[in-house]
Amino acid sequence: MSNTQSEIGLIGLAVMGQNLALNIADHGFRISVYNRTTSKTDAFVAANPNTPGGLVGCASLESFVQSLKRPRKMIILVQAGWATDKVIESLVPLLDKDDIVIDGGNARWDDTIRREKELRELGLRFIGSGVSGGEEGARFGPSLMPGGEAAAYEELRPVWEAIAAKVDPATGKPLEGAEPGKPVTGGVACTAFIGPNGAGHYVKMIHNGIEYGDMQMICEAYALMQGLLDLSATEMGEIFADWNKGSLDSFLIEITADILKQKDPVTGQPLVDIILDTAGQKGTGKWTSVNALDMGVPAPTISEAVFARCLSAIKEERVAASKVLKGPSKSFSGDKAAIVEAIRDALYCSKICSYAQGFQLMREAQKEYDWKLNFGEIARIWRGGCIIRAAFLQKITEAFERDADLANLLLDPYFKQSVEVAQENWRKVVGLAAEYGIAAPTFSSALSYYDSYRTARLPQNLLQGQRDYFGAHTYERTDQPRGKFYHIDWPDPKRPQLEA
Ligand code: 2AM
Repeated sequence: MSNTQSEIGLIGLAVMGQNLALNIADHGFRISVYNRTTSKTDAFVAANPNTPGGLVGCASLESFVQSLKRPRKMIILVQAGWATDKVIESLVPLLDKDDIVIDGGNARWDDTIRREKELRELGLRFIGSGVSGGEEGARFGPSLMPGGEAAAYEELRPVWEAIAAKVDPATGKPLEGAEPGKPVTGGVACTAFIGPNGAGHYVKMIHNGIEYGDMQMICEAYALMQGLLDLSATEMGEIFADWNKGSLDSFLIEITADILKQKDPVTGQPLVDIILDTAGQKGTGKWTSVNALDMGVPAPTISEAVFARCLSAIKEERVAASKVLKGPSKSFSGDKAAIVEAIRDALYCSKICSYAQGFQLMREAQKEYDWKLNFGEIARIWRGGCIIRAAFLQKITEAFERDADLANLLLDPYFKQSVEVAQENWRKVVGLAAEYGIAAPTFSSALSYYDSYRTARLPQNLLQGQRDYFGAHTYERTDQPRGKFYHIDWPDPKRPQLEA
C-alpha cells in the first residue's frame, strides 16, 4: 500500500494550484490532488496523464488524506481568508498527529500566526509559505518563502527545493528554459526557511509591497520620458531594453520593454497607448503600508505606490479635474539623452530607498514577533522566480553579508556610493517633474526619505513646540539627557499679557 501513496497532496485546482501540482509532479513526486468541484479534478488529471511523478485525483477529502504518506503533507491553494479557514476546518478531523498543512496562498501573516497556533495546539503542524512568481513561476519555478516549525519544514524541504526557481550560484542569474516534464537542473534553489509561524507570509507581503514600488517607479520613468521628452512607446521600449543590460537588469524592466514595443492587434497602435489608465490591486501593498503605519516604520515610497494606484482608479474625477485645474504648460527643450540618463539614475536611487524601507519593515517585524530573519538570504531567494527578481538583489545579499546588522541599506558602502554618484541626476529629475507638472510620487517621496534620513536635525523640534503649546504634550531638550520631559506655560496671544 505505502509504495503507492503520494509524497504530497494539493487542495485547490485553480490555475496556481494546477501549475504548482504539475511543477511538483515534473520533479518526480507523486502528488494527490483534490478540488471542491470534482469535475475540475477529473479534467485536470485526464489532461496530464504522463507526468514523471504522477497525479492522483481524489474525489473526496477523506480519500485524499488516505492517499498521502505519513507524516502527511498537504498544500492548500484556495482563496486567502475565509476559504482557507473552511478547508482547514474540514481537514483537521481527518488528520493524525504531526501531519503538516501548508498554506501556499497569499495569506495575511497574522492569519498564519493564528492558524499555526491553532493547529499546533491540536498536535498538527502548519507551514505558511509565500509563493511568488504568478502562474508561470508556480509552473516552472517560483520563489518560495516558507515559515512555521523548522522541523516541519525539513519534511517539506526536498519538495520545496526541487520545485523552486534556480539561479546560477556564480552570477545570481535565474536559470531559465524549463519545459513541461523537463525542469531545469542544477543551480541554487530560490527558497529558504524564513522563520517561525507567519514569517514566510510576512516576507511575501513585503515582497509584494516592494513590487508595488518597483512598478510605480517604472511608470514614473515612462511618464517623464513621455511628458518631458515626447518619446514614443517604441523609443521608450528600446530605452528600457537598454537599461535592462545594466544595474537595473530585472524582470520588471524586461517586461516593460516588451510591453512598450507591443502593438495593439486591433488598431496597430502601441498597445500601451490603448490600455486604460486605472490600476487594480489585490491588497498586499495596502497591507504593507498599513503595517508600516501600525509599527511606526517609515515606508513612504511603498505607500505612495499604493496611493498612486488609488488615484489612478478615480478616472472620471481626474478627467473632470483635468478640465478645471491648471498646471505649467511649457515644453522641454534640452538634451534628451542626458535627461534619459538622469531618469535612469532617479529610478535606481528611488529603488534603493524603496528596498531600504522594505528591509526596515522586516527588521522591525522581527522584533515585534520575535523572529530572527536572515536578510541576505531573503534577498537571495528573490533573485529568481518572483516578480521583483533582479541583478540588484545580489548587491543586497552582499550588503548583508558584509554586515548582518546593517541599520539601513543606504548605509552600505555600495549603495551609499551608488546614490552619491547618481543623486545630482535624481534631484534634477524630481525638480523637472515639479517644474513641468508631471506627477512623480515615488521618485520625490524616495528623495524626501533620503534627505530626511540623512538629516541630523529635522524640523520636528518645532512640531514638539506646537504639541506642547496646544496639548501640554511636553518636549525633550537638546541640552539635557534624553528621557527628561519639559513643559512651559506658553503665552496665549488671545489673553492680554501682563506687563512685567
Ligand atoms: P472550486 O473549483 O470548487 O470553486 C480558487 O478559487 C480555488 O479555491 C478553487 O479551486 C476553488 O474550488 C477553491 N475554493 C474556494 N472556496 C473554497 C472552499 N470554501 N472550500 C474548498 N475550496 C474552495
